[in-house]
Amino acid sequence: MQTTLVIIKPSGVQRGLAGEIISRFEKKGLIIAGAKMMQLDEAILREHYAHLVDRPFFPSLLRSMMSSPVIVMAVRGVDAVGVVRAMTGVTNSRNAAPGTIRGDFGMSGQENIVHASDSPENAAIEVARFFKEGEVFDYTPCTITSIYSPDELNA
Ligand code: FUP
Repeated sequence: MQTTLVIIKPSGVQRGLAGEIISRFEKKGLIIAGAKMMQLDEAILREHYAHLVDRPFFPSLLRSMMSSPVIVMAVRGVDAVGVVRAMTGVTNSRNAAPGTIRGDFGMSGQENIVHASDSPENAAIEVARFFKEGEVFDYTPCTITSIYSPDELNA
């Protein structure tokens, strides 16, 4: 199984969408392996968005991401990185497909409700960036055999 990082951004927290977003992942059959509220600071955001620090919108992105607490989640499942990215939708919410989180709830490229890791390598780095040792739990929901076939679980 993969574990991926999801951040419910200030735009999602402020608009009262946290419950809806968590519920979508739960209903899909993904496991919430870790969850907590955090106030992000510039240091962690410079690391997290290192690929964007030289872009003109970076100061605005920083302000947006620090404008309220966020909720970070470690979300687990078979192929969880790709599944969660597909549920999230493309970066600009106006272009995101209906049925995705950004497509259903957003109108902005920057205020786009959620972050989701874009590769298994980045997911491992990002979960370790936002969660301390012991904050991500390894448990098996009692519904697991209704979510996956034995083959899928053992792959
Ligand atoms: P994503 O993987 O979809 O979160 O997209 P990126 O890593 O490319 O961008 C990270 C965040 O930067 C986006 F969620 C919002 C912000 N951004 C802007 O504000 N303007 C842009 O033109 C592109 C990204």
